[in-house]
Amino acid sequence: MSSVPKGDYDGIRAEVKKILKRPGYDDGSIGPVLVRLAWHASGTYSAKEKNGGSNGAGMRFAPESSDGANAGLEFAREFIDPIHAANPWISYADLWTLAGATAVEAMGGPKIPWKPGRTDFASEVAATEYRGNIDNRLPDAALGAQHIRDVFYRMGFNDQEIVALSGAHNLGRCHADRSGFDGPWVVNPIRFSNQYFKLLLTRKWVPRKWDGPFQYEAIVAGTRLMMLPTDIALIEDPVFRPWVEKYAADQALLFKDFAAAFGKLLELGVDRDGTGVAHLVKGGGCPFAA
Ligand code: CCH
Repeated sequence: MSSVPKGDYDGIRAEVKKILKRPGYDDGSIGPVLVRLAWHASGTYSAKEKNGGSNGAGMRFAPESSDGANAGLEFAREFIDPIHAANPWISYADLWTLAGATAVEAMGGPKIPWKPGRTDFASEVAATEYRGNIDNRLPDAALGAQHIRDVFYRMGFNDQEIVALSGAHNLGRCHADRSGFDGPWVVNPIRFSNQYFKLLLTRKWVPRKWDGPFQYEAIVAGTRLMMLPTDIALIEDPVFRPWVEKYAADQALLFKDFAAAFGKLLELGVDRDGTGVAHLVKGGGCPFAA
C-alpha cells in the first residue's frame, strides 16, 4: 500500500484499483462489496430529518456497524483499511464513497461523479451525539414496491432513479451467512452491464425450493442465478417496469442514469462550506438548513 500526496484523490483511486482483485474471495474481486459499503454508508439519509448519509462514516461504530442490514460490510471496511492507514489524511467517509465509485468504474461501469470534503465522527460518543436516530432505514429485500418507494423517496429519489440504482445488482452476490439470501444475479458478477435488467425480463423466475428466505431462481448457462423479492417488484410494478425495459434495451442510457443516481446517493447529506468541508452537526444533517 502506498502513501499518496495529501489531496491526490486520483492517487487514492489508483490504490483502490490495486486491491480489487482478490483470488479466493467470492468471484475474485472485492469490487462489489465496496459498492455495497458506499451505498449502505449513504443510504441512511432522510431528506426530511436531514440526517443520515455518508458524512461521519458512522458505520465504524454501533449501532450501524452491528445493524443486521450491514452484515458482511466489515469485510469491505477491513479490505480498504490499509489504504487509510497509509493515507490518514483522507476521511473514512470520503474513502468509502470514493472506493465504491472507483469499483464501479474499474468493473466496466460508468465514471461516477464524486467530490471530497466529508468529515469523520471523532469517536463513538461523537457519533451517538451527532448522528441522530437513523435505525432501520435500509431496505428489506423480502418486501415489495411500496417499501422500496418509502425507503428511496425518503432519500429524495424518484421511480426512474430507483430502477437505475437497482442496476447495481449486476454486481456481486447474496451470502447466506450475511443476508440469508444466496447467489449472484448475473453470470459475470464482477462486470458492470445491463445484464441484470435483461435477465429480469427474459428469464422465468421461479421460487427457489430451499430452507432459506423466499427468493427466486433461474438456471442460466449452467449457473443458478437469483432475484430478491424487491428485484421482482421492479418488473411487477407498472411504473418501475418501463424503466427496466429501457435499461435492458439501452446500456448507454443505464450507464448515464446510474452514474447520475449513484453520484447523487454518495452526496446525500454532504453539505460543504465555502472551503469544501462538510462539517458534522448535532442530530446530523446540514449546518445551513433552517
Ligand atoms: Fe443491494 N443487496 N439492495 N443494492 N447490493 C445485496 C447485495 C448487493 C437490496 C438488498 C440486497 C441496492 C439496493 C438494494 C448491492 C448494491 C446495491 C444483498 C445481499 C441484499 C439482500 C447481501 C449479502 O448477503 O451479502 C435491496 C432490498 C435493495 C433495494 O430495495 C442499491 C441501490 C445498490 C447500489 C447502488 C451490491 C453491489 C451487492 C453485492 C454485495 C456483495 O458483497 O457482493
